[in-house]
Amino acid sequence: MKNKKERGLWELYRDDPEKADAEIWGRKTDPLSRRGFLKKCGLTTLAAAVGSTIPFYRHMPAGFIPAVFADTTEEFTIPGTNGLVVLNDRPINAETPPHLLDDEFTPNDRHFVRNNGLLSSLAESGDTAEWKLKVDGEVHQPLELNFEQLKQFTSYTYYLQVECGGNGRAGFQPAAKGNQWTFGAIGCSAWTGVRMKDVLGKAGLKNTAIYTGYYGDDRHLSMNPQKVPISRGTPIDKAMEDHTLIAWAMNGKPIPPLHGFPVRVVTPGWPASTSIKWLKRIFVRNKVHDGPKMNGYSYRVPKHPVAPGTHVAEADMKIIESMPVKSLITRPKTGIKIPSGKPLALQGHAWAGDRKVTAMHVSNDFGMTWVQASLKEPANPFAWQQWQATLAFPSKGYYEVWARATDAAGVMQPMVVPGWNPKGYLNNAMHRIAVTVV
Ligand SMILES: Nc1nc2c(c(=O)[nH]1)N[C@H]1C(S)=C(S)[C@@H](COP(=O)(O)O)O[C@H]1N2
Ligand SMILES: [Mo]
Repeated sequence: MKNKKERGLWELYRDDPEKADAEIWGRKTDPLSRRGFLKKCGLTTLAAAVGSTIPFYRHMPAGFIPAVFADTTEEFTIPGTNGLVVLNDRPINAETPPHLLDDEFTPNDRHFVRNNGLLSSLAESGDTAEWKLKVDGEVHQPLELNFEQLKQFTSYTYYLQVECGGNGRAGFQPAAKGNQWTFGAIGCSAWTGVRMKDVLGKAGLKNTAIYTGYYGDDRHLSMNPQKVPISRGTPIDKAMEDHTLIAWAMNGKPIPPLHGFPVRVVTPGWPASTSIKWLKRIFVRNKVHDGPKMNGYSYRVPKHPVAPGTHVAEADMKIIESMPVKSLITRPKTGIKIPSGKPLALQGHAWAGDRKVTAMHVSNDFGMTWVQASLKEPANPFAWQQWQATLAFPSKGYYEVWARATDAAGVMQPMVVPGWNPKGYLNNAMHRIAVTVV
């Protein structure tokens, strides 16, 4: 077991993907069956199960699963990551438990990992000599830039939120297929690079340019060199935004192989699938880009709200743009026990895609009353914001702390899982933690 861990998942998968699957996931607890077990747990047995009385139990919504059960298991370590929970998919998908996202900005080894394919040898080599970026399509002057030439453009460093569109997918019922992300497919690191708009400006956009199509150097799981695992892009306006970067450094260091070495796009505030890693080509399109994972149900939600489980026609799906308002409680860790009579200090982050977060509230009585948290200004646009609050607990027993962010348009996080959709995107329900006063 120990040796396998140290060998690294991607090496295992590179050698023999099927064997790696069997070895790694054969013994793994199925997160869905774990959920099934919890569903059977009725409200009357909850107090016994949480090991405490529940002072505000009357406010608990029916069918509710206390956050104390929602912990995850940690089985594997991916080299270069620190405490991430590996999800049941291949190749590498791992999320960060909320309490390990407590740093003001996310260290490289605490940033979630979402790969659709296999790493390229370039990514693993640590060498930029072979790397090139092609810019073509609806441009006056197609470009081919090497690493040094790319770095000639003015560089900028911003703290940018990168969140997977499927973060929170595990909350949907009926369940959506795909990685069962809970809360941790989000990070906000310092990214250094050049502005996408400066590079596109150098190539000279034709007035037919309406969308970008980004291509990375990763390989398709089938190992078929003709197949591309993912190629997404954004409308030109988002690409031309000052904070959309072609980045080559993460927290002041070369981007780690898992996160896109040597160069990736960062499209902050939008589904991170538009932040293509191992970037090698920017194909400027005269129509909405049609690369793999742009069409069908990928990164799309119904144009109109639908009842859970509804079959939605492809024509009724639309591409996700800005991510919704959301927040995390990063301290304390869920499950904490505190002595009675002591107030509890809480902190975390809040973000809202293209918008700013303007208010943050916390509750320990299942949302009956709310306490306003202090909230910091973002370090720059598209950076998550830090919040802090203190809550008092009236008696011994089991409590939950819920956290709710409000964005500049007045939109708040919902308490329950919002807007069911076929692929389980955009779950921005409030994060909650279990607190027992003893
Ligand atoms: N080339 C390439 N870029 C990619 C992906 C990928 O599989 N290949 N995954 C995307 C998705 S779905 C997400 S959520 C983010 C994850 O970035 P991270 O692994 O650095 O957290 O990368 C995006 N960029
Ligand atoms: Mo993603």
